[in-house]
Amino acid sequence: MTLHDLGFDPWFTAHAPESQPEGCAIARVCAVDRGSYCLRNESGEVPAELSGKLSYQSDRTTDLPSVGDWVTAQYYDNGRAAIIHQVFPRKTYLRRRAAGGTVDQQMIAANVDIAFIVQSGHFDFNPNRLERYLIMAADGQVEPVILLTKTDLLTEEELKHRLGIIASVTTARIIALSSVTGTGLGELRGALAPGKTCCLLGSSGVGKTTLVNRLVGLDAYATRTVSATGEGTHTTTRRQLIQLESGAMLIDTPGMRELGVLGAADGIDMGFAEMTALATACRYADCTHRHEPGCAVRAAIQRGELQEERYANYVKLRKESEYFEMSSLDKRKKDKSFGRLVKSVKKGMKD
Ligand SMILES: Nc1nc2c(ncn2[C@@H]2O[C@H](COP(=O)(O)OP(=O)(O)OP(=O)(O)O)[C@@H](O)[C@H]2O)c(=O)[nH]1
Ligand SMILES: [Mg+2]
Ligand SMILES: [Zn+2]
Repeated sequence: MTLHDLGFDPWFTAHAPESQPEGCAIARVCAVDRGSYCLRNESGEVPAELSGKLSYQSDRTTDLPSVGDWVTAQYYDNGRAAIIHQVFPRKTYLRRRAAGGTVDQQMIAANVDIAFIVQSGHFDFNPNRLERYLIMAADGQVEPVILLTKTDLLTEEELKHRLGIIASVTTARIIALSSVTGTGLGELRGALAPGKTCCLLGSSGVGKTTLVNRLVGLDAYATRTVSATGEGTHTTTRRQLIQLESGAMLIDTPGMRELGVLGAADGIDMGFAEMTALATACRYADCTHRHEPGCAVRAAIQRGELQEERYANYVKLRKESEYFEMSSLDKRKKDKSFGRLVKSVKKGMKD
């Protein structure tokens, strides 16, 4: 196994940290579990910790190593353990707003070539959520591929309908598959090129880990039956990079409950390319397409050339993103005035 087999390429050589501590070697992060890390190098996997300096210097959690990151590490105990000293710049990344109402970003994975956006054709199917994942991928320069899973639970008609909806949202490649019957798995294997890193994204219970097991050829990773309503509890709890026999690498992730795309304005514009193209014809360059005169986007809706629903989702995502980009002071002001509004409305209802 060479670093090249693990995905190292000339881009990383060109962007390597300027001076590397003596006795350090390059390795890739293959798993993160709270404070402990697992590295993969030419000879295998090694547990690792952060150097004191690295954990001190990282002001944001996104500065810390994530699955898929390239790092420089120093080995000890005959190569059986390591200390991570530096993180290489990221060629691409997948990140989201951290859970729990904060505005912090959270890394999902780094240096990913393909984001497999997984939706189950059964209960999970949701074009708006799909758009959010597409924005997340565009924001981190990752190529998206849509996987529509559990097609064995759909009639031919339902499948066709779902595929049509997905195609109206994105021009990304779509692979419809079933881990039960095996349909579509050949096509998926074809997309897993040697040296490429792919990451599975999607809600809990859509069948991400089941797919990994099918590709690996054994039940190496835990899966769990979802309840009839489709409400899943998380089965996969940590992110890890799995080496496939084909030479590709696959990152399995725990399902995401809330998916914030905050602070991803560029990603939103790429995800809604037709909107961006129309917007160049708006009278004002900074048109928000909400109430300005001479707005080409709203005109297109009136002519029936742009779906009202898609436009509404675009506006919603833009608002979310703008909120994120406000300073925390502005945010507090906004929240406060909103809080006052809610209070006065409640009061009015009582009166
Ligand atoms: N009918 C059918 N069921 C499937 C298919 N793929 C997965 N399942 C079932 O869906 C359930 C959830 O699958 P998982 O692979 O654990 O889902 P996951 O996306 O990894 O979920 P988290 O780890 O919680 O994010 C399991 O009971 C699987 O057997 C499929 O193609 N068809
Ligand atoms: Mg899983
Ligand atoms: Zn406009």
